[in-house]
Amino acid sequence: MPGMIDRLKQSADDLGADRVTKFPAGWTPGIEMKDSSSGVLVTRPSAKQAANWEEELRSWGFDPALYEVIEPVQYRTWEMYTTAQGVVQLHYYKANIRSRTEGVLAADAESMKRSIAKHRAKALPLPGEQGFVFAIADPQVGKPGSDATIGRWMEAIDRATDQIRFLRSAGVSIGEVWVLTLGDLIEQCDGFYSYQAFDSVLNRRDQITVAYRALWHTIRELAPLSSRLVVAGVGGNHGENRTRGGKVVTGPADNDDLLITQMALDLARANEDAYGHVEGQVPDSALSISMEIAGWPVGLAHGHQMGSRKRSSEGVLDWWAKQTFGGLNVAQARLLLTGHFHSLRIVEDGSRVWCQCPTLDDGSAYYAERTGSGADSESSGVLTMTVGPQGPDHFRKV
Ligand SMILES: [Mn+2]
Repeated sequence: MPGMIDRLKQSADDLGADRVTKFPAGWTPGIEMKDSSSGVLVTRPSAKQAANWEEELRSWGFDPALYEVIEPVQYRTWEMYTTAQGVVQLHYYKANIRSRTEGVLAADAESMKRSIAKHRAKALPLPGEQGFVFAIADPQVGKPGSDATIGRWMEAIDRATDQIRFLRSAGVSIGEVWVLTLGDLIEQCDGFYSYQAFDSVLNRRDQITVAYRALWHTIRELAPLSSRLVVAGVGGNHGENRTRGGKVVTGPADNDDLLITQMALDLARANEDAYGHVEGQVPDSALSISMEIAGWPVGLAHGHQMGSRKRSSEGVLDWWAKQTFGGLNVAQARLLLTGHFHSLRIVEDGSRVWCQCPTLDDGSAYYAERTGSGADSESSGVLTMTVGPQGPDHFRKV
C-alpha cells in the first residue's frame, strides 16, 4: 500500500500542482485511532466539495461495514496554484469515526456464535501418560485417635485403587504411581507441645512400626496397578530428633519421617521379583525436594520450615517465590505439595499450583485451639490427583 506522502503527491499530481502543500496542524490527511474503536479521519485535499465517506474509509484500509463517520463534521477550504489549472479551490473534511460494534469485531462475534451452535459434547481424553499421586500427610501415628487414622489410611488405599480404575475406564492413561510422604508420619512422645508425653497413645517404637507397615502396605497394594511406582518423601517437624526442650539434636538428616519412608522402600528392594519397578527418592538432609512426575516438575516440602505465619496462601507462595529466587530445590517446580497446615487447599498462581494436602490424622483440639480448624476428622483424608504433560488434574480426596 503506498505511503501517505506518495498518496499526497499523487493527489497533487492529479491536480497538476507544483508541490505538496504544507497542511495546517491537525489537518494532515489520514486516520488516527484514539483506541481500538474510535478515531479521527481527515480527507485528502479534493477539488470536489462533497466527501464520499465510504470511499474515504476504504481508501485508508477501513471497512465501511465495520466503521462509520459521526456527524457533524469539520470542513476547510483553501486555494492552491497549479501549473495545469492555475488557482484551484481545494476542500477537505475532518470527522470522528467509530467502530460500528464498539470494539468487538462483528466478524469475530459471528464466528463465535457459529462455533457455539456447531458444538456437540464429546469425550476429550487427556493427552499423554499421567502419573497418579497418593499424597500422605500428617497421620501423626501415636496421637489420640490413631486407630481411626490407620482405618482412614487403609480406606484411602481402597478408594485410590477405585479411582485409578475409574480414571482408566474414562480413558485416562495412568502409567506411574507416586506414593508421597509429606511428613509428620508419627507423633513422637515428647518435646513438641506441652502435654504431649501425657497425650501420646503409643511409644516411639510402636509409632514407627505402625507407620512403616502402613506405608509398606500402601506400596504393596498400589504397585501391581502401575508400571513404575515411586516413593518420595520429606521430613516434617514431628520427625525430628529433639531434646526435651524442643531443640533438634543432630540435624535435619536425623528425621523419623525419612527413616520410615526409607524402611518401606528397603522392603520393596528386598523383593526384586515383585517390586523391581518400585523406586524411591528420600533426601539425605534437604527439607524440600523436587522430581518430575510424568514429565511435570513437582516439589515437596512439609511446611514447618516456612514458619507458622506461612499458613496463608500468600505466605506459602511467598516462601516458594523466594526459594525460586535463591535457586533452591523447588525453584523449577510448577506444582508444590505441602503438609503441616492440615486443611486441603489448591491455589493456582500464574503457571504454578500449590496443593496443601489434607491431614490423615483424627483431628486435634490443640491444633484447633491454635488455628481454628481441624478439631475433628471431618476433612481428613489423602489427596490424590493425576499429573501429566498438562500439569495436575483429577483432584480427589480419598
Ligand atoms: Mn508438621
